[in-house]
Amino acid sequence: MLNQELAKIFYEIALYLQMDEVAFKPQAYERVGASLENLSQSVDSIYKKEGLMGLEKIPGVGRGIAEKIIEYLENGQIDEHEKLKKKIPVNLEELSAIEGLGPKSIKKLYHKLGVKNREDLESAARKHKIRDLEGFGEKSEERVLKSIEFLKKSKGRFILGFIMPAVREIENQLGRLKETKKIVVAGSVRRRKETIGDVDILIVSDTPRPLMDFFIKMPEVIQVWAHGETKSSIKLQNGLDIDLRVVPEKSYGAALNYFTGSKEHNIALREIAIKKGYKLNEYGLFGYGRGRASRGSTSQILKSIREEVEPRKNWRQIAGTTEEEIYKLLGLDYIEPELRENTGEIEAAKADKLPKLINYSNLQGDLQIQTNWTDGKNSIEEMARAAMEAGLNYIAITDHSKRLAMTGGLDEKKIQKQWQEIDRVNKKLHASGFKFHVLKGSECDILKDGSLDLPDEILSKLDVCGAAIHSYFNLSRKDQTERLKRAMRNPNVDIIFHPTGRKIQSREPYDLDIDEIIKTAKETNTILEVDSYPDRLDLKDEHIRKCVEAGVMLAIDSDAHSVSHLPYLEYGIAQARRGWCEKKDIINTRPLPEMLKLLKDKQE
Ligand code: DGT
Ligand code: CA
Ligand code: CA
Ligand code: ZN
Repeated sequence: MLNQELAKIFYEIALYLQMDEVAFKPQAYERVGASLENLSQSVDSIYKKEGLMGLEKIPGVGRGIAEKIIEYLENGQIDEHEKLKKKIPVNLEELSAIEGLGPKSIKKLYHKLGVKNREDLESAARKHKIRDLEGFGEKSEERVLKSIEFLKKSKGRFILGFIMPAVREIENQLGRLKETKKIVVAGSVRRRKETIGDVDILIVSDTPRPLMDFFIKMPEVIQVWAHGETKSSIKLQNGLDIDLRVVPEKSYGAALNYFTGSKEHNIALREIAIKKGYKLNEYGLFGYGRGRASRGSTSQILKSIREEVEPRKNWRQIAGTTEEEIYKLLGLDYIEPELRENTGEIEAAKADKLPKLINYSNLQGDLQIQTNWTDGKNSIEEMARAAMEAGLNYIAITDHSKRLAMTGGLDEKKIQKQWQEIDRVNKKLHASGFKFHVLKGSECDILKDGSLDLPDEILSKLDVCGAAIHSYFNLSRKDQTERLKRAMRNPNVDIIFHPTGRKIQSREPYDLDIDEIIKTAKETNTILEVDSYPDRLDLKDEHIRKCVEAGVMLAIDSDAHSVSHLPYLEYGIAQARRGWCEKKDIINTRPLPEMLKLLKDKQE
């Protein structure tokens, strides 16, 4: 916690210094902020053990900053930070999260309009006071309002891939207890939604009490919302709410089904149960009267539901130990959790028409990887070895192109030099007996008019030519669609990376006619990417379903900028499953030669 608090302060100092256009120092503070966030040891314990010298070993920390850290440890604040805050007393955390609002705009809004926080900003924008400020305009006023709306909508939800390590940690702690017979995380986590509101954990046990006591006393707990015999609810330090329920073995399937949801899926299942003369709830699937599959009349069932009683007397449990038997007795094929949104899966299950979803172990390669040739952290060889360890057979190195100067994007010369390094790495790996292969690729920038940042003679020599938009997010729908279509029509472009450009909870997608894009992808045999990076996940589930229906092939890539990002592929696969993808719909489930053949099958 301490490291995060300090990181936040250093980021704020950086922003304040940027308001005054101080050179270099802001970047230094940002660097320190980032390295504090990634530190595994608390600065407090480093200081206790090794003093000032210890702090200076943290990347980016020199004498001056080390002294500031000590100041904070001793006084709970940093003098420079306090002084800067006094000069411009605004809520920087709130304001800097607004898309398009940089430090200089924040300063101006404070001086001219007295805007101190998001509420002030919204009211100024609604009163149309912002559009008349120098350097702003009607467009930026609209953008401010849009961004505020967006942030309001996403408040309180967590991005699945970022919070999952914390969820699994809790699952492991509870799973290790001797009272736990079975444990599973249900709810939106099990359905692999992009974001989750809270975590719903289900445990099978005959002795709930010690489990409940352990749960509410875990060191990460900062709030106990409820503490019952079989049901408790807490908040963790990181803000995450967790519900825990303990059920007996015989209700496990029914409880799992109920708490996995979605609510809409549950309601639809319950209606089917009623029509069949059964009753379905979190305790089980019940028939009326004697005999295993006996049924009740609709009025009997409705009466018992109205009374909200636990099944009594004449209702007998006919299923509920497993989810599978519930679906079976309802006349449905088993429905995977990722599909349970009541968007057609129940009808498909009835008609035996559910897709055979791509598996979490089906990927053979990863077609979008950045390295330290641009804004990635690791070398080509490090990425290759990490991918190999993750069980992949090939990766494409796709560093940025020259227009993205801040990433050190590669120009014609530099990319050809990179090819030599890729050849070297391949040779070395093959000499050690590995079958793994590193492909030459690019994340080539799509310019404003839809042309590409590297010449065709370079692009045509790439194994994997990805193209992506990184600028002019605000073009009209027509222009943006035309821009992307033009890029797809380039015969050298194999894949469109992160096709919608959204960032979950921070940036809306650019305005695109997605149906047009899918149509053009089909016509030109261009692959569209499911980007696995947890806050990207373009395409959305509904887009993916459209691609599958149209026969547009997809790639699932990590967009890794470090070896630690490779596990994100799991979330891309989850997204593809939520979009009803089968293995055959994903190009990088194929062995290398077959993948390359499909990739180069471009139509103009
Ligand atoms: P979240 O937490 O907002 O990301 O979404 P969920 O789906 O995890 O929702 P949550 O935590 O409120 O409830 C967990 C599951 O419990 C939900 O997916 C379905 C079930 N459930 C909750 N409330 C109701 C309800 O009123 N009716 C029915 N049929 N099921 C419910
Ligand atoms: Ca939940
Ligand atoms: Ca819940
Ligand atoms: Zn990109």
